[in-house]
Amino acid sequence: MGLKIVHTADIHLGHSFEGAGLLPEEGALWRQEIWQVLDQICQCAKEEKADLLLVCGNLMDGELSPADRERCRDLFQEIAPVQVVWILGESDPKEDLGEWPDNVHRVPPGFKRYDFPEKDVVLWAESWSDAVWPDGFSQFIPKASQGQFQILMLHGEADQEVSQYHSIDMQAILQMGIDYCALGHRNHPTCWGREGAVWAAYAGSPASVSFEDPGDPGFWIVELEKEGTSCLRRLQRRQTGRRRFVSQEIMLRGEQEAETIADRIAASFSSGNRRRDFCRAVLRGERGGFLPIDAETLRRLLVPSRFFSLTIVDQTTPELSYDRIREANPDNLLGRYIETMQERIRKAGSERERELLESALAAGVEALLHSQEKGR
Ligand SMILES: [Mn+2]
Repeated sequence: MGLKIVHTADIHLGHSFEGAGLLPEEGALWRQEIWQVLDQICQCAKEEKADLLLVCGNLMDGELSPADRERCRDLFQEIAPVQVVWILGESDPKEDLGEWPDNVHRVPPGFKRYDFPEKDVVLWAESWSDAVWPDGFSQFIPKASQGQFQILMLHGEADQEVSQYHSIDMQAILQMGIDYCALGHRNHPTCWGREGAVWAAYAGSPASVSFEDPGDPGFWIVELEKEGTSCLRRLQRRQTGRRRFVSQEIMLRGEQEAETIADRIAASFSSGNRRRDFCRAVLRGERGGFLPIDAETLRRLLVPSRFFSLTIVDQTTPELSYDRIREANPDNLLGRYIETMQERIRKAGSERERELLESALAAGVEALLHSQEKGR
């Protein structure tokens, strides 16, 4: 007999997006759309006639409103008889204010065993109580039992000796003899074991919430099949292809006009990204002017005409141009130094003399630019 699992994690219902680089209204929109992502996962579990829907932590970001808790409960209730088990990650509320139907199992902080005898499943699950746990799952070794599926659910950082996010020793898990370890915490999916024999996996987030860690939005459909002591495990990736967080670096080479820079930005993203995704343009290299780029003016040139959403980060430095620096410094030593040296270079009597003067100009400007007073 087989076992079918839909494995997800890190959905972050109610995430605030403050400081994520999105406008407040963009954050509000994505917060609403993430509910549709959860709906998609639930519908998949129903259509696939999955036995279990495992949510491996960070289902929520802090306490939800009563209306949102109800919405979550309804989504899970509708897919019965699929059994939903969710463990708590660092961002889930530790207090349970929800009323959950029979097919939903919210694992309270700590380590807990669930039995689903009609499905031959023993499920071990651990919920966060604190970032550091004095005794966790590693205290426990399930007894090898033929014919029963041994499943483990954890939220934390695998194979990192020092982590503030609950270190998980994968070697210890391998020796426990569990059939599948469903992990949450990393935004990017990761698997342990070769194809057909994957014994542990991070689900990855089905809905990214950050430019820093966009991941690969989706979830797993896991099929286990047992024959005696051996267990076949197949993983299939389902993408949740709504919006993504896409960041591009754009190297400027002295561009100055806002329209020109806007065109460079637009050309750096595919039309699909521009139409649908949260885009971030990180401008690097050299800009034409000394003044910083006006990101808001630039953004208005591109949103909403060419982008659905765009965040601009200016990390450019002014293009080093002797003429521009001289013009910007007419009354100090820096400007007068450039003027004098340019005059002498023009009048240089030999190639050798000109080279010497040019390197003196470069060294002098470099020193003066980095001095506080610019030789005033
Ligand atoms: Mn986490």
